[in-house]
Amino acid sequence: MATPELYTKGAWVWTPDEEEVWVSAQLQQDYRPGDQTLILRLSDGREMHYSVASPAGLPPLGNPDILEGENDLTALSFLHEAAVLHNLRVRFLDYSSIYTYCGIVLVALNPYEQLPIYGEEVMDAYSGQDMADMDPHVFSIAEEGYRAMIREEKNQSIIISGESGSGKTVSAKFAMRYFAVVGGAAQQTQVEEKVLASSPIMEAIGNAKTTRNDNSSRFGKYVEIGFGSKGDIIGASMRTYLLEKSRVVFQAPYERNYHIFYQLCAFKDSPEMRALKLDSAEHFRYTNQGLDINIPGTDDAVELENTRNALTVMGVQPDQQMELFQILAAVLHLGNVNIQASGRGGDRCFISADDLSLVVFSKLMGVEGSQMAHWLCHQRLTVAGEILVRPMSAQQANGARDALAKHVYGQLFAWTVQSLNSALRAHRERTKTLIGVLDIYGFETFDRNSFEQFCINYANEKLQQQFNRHVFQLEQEEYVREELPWSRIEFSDNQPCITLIEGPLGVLDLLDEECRVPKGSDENWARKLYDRHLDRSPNFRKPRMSNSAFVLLHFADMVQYECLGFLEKNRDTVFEEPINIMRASQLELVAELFQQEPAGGSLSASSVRNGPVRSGNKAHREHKLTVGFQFRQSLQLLMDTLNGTTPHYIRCIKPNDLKQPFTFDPRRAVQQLRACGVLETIRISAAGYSSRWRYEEFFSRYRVLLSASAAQGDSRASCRRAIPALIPDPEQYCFGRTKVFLRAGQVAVLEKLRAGRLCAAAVLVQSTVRGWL
Ligand code: AD9
Ligand code: MG
Repeated sequence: MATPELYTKGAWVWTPDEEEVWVSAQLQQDYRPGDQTLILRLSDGREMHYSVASPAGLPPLGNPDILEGENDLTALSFLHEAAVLHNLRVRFLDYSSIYTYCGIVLVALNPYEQLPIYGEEVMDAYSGQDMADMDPHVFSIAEEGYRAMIREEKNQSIIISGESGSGKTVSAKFAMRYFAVVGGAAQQTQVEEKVLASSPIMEAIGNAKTTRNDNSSRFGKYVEIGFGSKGDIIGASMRTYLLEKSRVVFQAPYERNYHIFYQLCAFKDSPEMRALKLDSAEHFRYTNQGLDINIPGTDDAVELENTRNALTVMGVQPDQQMELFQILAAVLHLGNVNIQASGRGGDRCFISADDLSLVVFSKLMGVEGSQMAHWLCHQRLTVAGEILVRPMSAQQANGARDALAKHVYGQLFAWTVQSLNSALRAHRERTKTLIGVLDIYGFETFDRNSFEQFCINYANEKLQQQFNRHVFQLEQEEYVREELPWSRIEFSDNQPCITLIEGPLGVLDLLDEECRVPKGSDENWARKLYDRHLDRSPNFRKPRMSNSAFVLLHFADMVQYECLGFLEKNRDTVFEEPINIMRASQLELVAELFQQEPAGGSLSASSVRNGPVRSGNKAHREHKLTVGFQFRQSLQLLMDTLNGTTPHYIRCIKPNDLKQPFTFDPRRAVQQLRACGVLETIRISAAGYSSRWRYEEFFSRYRVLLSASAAQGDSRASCRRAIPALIPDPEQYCFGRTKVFLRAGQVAVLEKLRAGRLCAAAVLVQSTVRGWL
């Protein structure tokens, strides 16, 4: 909002900068309407000419000094990107404050350093306090949720987002710990202990080292903690979303497979693990592709102890734990099975009867080795009602073997989630209300983006919409409560992008259709996407140089997706015969894993409930719902759940890519502030009435500006009389029932008037006093 009268000589403004994003500069002369340029002096002494004719117009104004380091961004008088960035930086670097409010959102900067701010004494300090009176902290958000739950008897949720490595999982754990402490008895009881013990287990099997984060969550998680009528924890349950199964068989350079595999390998020499025939992780194809099997500062052997202790807390007995480890070891051996090409032109393949990896795998899984060897190299097909057995090429068989490994792991993951849920289950009658904690993978974009990134970004698009609508709705509700004349707040809804993805004939629909047609291919799918959406859907683009990629304009950024592999990942095909062999395993747990067949593979917790798949002689895929289809459904369910709660938001920011303690890269920070909706929240605030004052507060602050006649009567009447004279444009303010609403920048105008008036008064007093003397 342009307030030209504030652009006077000496005023501070922000100007764009390549490195710093924004740098502050001082105006060297008054601005007069019609001026084309401003002369600015930068803090290093350089002078520059700033063109006012640019589309941006006048540069954003600096905030008054008293607002420096303000703990709520929306309290800034000038709400814009430069102000937000500056304020966060000052708090982070000068005060080591990693948390800042942005209205109802908590912004959290990853310090990459252990801070002494999470102890029980700190929790005690936050317990029972009002959010407005507390310094921003993950505990203040948790306390706010807990109190609102008790006060309103309504379910709450803590929604944590941010890009990979920004601190979501750490925040989620602190929030859960807070609930365990405030909702617990004086001593930790078993329930709280179990709720906390679920984290290390899930991290062992669902987290991995990526180039972005040494402990990256490769699945989404929504944990609901159940409370009884006294606010005490009763139990919990967990839903998980789309585990990245491709990692089980493939890792990019400098990345790792799931932690649990390395934890087990670190125990290879322990007598109790002897039967698993483990070796160093360097010797398994499924754990050595990332080249570096170690994480600096992490001891996998110690981590296995942690995992085992947590399993014990959850009631998983040592012999059951060994069964789990046995299946995990089997997966590693499966990856080392050597499939050899044979036949003319290599159209067949075989596995040697004395392939040691196959022997160990079969033994560990309790299945017949020769059967397994046969069905890893052959495929059963039904053609015109007849059953045919067709040999596979070595390449196909390798694919089938990897698919089987992914499937076994996916089943094991789902089984674990289900077991944890039974251990955490609360008596339904005793559970009064819930608080859900959502820790989902953040928006991501790599050099090459595939189906996984597509799903992750789609999930973030849905969450962003939920957030926008909630913030928007709160704002509107306040206006209604205050009986303001209906005032429309413009905000950019991302519905078009969501429709493009999940709507009729959208990206997912066309993908599913292509998966159904015979001879469907990634290329055909790309063509169909172009035919349908190019020049029609504003969020869809085709890259100039490629016929097998598409670009989506997400709310956060533009992302190019490579079509290659989408069909296969969406189908998640596993051939039925190897599964049938597993189902007949002599080992109870293996047989159990495969009794309950997921309809689509990766959707773990929710998919386990889908019941067994009809058995038949065809490839497994024909009975299954696609991964995309199920993901869409599970996200819809998540949105329905979240919409039934009062949400509280934590936005995590990764301040640098080097994992350096207290280091702030403004370019990276601003990119995430744009992407995570913080700036959008600011925009919504700024588009409506960004400041609101109770009449009494306004009156007491600006009394000096009110003429004697205006200052009579109650404060509301006084304000109504006085403000039109102070702010000539009636668009800039509005009178509500209990508050006066002001648009962005108006507080700064009033502050300036007030300072002027006080200064004049002081001069008057001085001269009067001097006169007396
Ligand atoms: V991912 O999307 O799962 O790849 P997250 O979950 O956002 O990611 P995570 O919580 O795992 O990131 O944090 C990454 C690392 O940052 C942690 O392992 C810590 O080393 C570091 N971190 C994050 N938050 C804090 C904190 N509040 N204090 C200290 C932190 N260190
Ligand atoms: Mg995480």
